[in-house]
Amino acid sequence: PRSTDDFVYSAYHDLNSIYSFMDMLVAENGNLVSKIVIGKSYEKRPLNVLKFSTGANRPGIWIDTGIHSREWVTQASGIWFAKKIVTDYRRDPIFTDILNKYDIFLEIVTNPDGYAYTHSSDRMWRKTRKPNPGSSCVGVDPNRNWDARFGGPGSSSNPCSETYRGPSAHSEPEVKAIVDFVKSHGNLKAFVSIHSYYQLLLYPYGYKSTPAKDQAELHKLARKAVTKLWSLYNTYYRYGSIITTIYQASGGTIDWTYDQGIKYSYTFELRDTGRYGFILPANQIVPTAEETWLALMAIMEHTKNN
Ligand code: ING
Ligand code: ZN
Repeated sequence: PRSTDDFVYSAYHDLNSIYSFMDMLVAENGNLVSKIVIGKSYEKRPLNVLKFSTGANRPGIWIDTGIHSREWVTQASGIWFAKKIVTDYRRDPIFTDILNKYDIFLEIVTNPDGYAYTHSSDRMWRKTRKPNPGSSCVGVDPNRNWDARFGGPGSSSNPCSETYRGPSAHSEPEVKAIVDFVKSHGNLKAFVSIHSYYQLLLYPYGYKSTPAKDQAELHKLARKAVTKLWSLYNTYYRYGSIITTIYQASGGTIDWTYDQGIKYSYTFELRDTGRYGFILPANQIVPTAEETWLALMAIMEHTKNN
């Protein structure tokens, strides 16, 4: 494609195509979008974050997709969100008001080494690609690597496990880059980490069953967000805390961000519920992104109003 108008949003793309998409979007919308490199992956790929901003010193909203590389509908949705943001700014009054008050940070390929590997070698690869000394198994689960009861129940010490937590909290450069970004930014108000699949909207905690301090508000907002999502194509989402809705998991992203003080910390599990799972047909990318955007809008609007 020569521009982001020609880009095919209804197909899956490899890493190079996604990286060129980002550069095209920045080139076309220089006043609104910039690319920040927050670090490098283990295999030295840039960790690119798109920053959407209409003014200085704004609080921030973070969205990441693709921290688990095989969850392809998430990176594909992230691309669609990026285009939606530049399209709706100055056209949709509610979104315009959000972007006039908040910066949005979007990391589309949060695990680029894993994503490249899902194209070259193993479509079902989930983890990072860092070797584990003393083991022939590769990679760490980047959603068990955060300093949120790191090493606790619902994470594995076995390097061959899909939920291997790694040798220490933030051992993975892909995780550490976000940790450093969150701390140095210091004013993120919402943090949304997007996975697939299972059609869930989750909030903390995963590492303990004690309700989050803001549980009542997080629950009510989750209900509102999934109701909006449902209104488009009747896609049904369950919602609740991680531990009560799916399973106990320690070292997860949004438990760490919530404990850092980012109240609106959510994780989505996008389509579907298991018919296709990670191998979601490409003709579901755009509908998935569209309906998810309605839920993201509900979360961003509530963040702005609170
Ligand atoms: N599911 C998540 C996983 O890492 C999850 C569920 C979400 C756990 C948030 C902890 C925190 O197991 C997928 N599909 O990756
Ligand atoms: Zn995942």
